Amino acid sequence: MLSSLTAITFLAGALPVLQPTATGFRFEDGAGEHRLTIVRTAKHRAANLQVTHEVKAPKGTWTRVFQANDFVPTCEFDLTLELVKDSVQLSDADGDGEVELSFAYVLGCRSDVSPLTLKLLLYEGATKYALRGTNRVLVGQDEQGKPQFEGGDHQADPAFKAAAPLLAYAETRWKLALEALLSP
Ligand SMILES: [Ca+2]
Repeated sequence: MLSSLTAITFLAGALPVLQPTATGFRFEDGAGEHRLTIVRTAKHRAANLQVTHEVKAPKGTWTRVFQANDFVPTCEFDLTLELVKDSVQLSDADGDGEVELSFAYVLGCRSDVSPLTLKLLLYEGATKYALRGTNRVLVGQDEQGKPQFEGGDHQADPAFKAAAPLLAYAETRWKLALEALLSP
């Protein structure tokens, strides 16, 4: 069950700083200490990605805020399942004083250079919002030498319908993820 601890609050204008750790990230705010644990496992040509957010009040115990899981089943070709570089972010895009945690990752099993599945998840507390689509890949050039791309489209969760500022922010992060994946 969710407790009041899952509400991440902070003073206006003072977004907590996300600090990298050996297993993910941490930050502190009025609710206490937060940790984001990122675990990628692979075996038998399959892979799993698990992202867990927990919070601990002073003198309290660790309480889970959310856990995201995704996987690529047995893949005989090239398996991809990885976080997009620099995609883990804290924000308060809707300005309600409760931070959002977001990250993007690509996954797929392919034998060519076609687009991969790209997902961007944004959590405000335990509430999840997702953009799902594909990354943008360079597939060649036309007769004038102009680069030709495939992919990059996305669809937004219905959850975003009542959260326009979060959708606008997520779409900005989506574009940055596309750029990060396109650059070598
Ligand atoms: Ca917020």
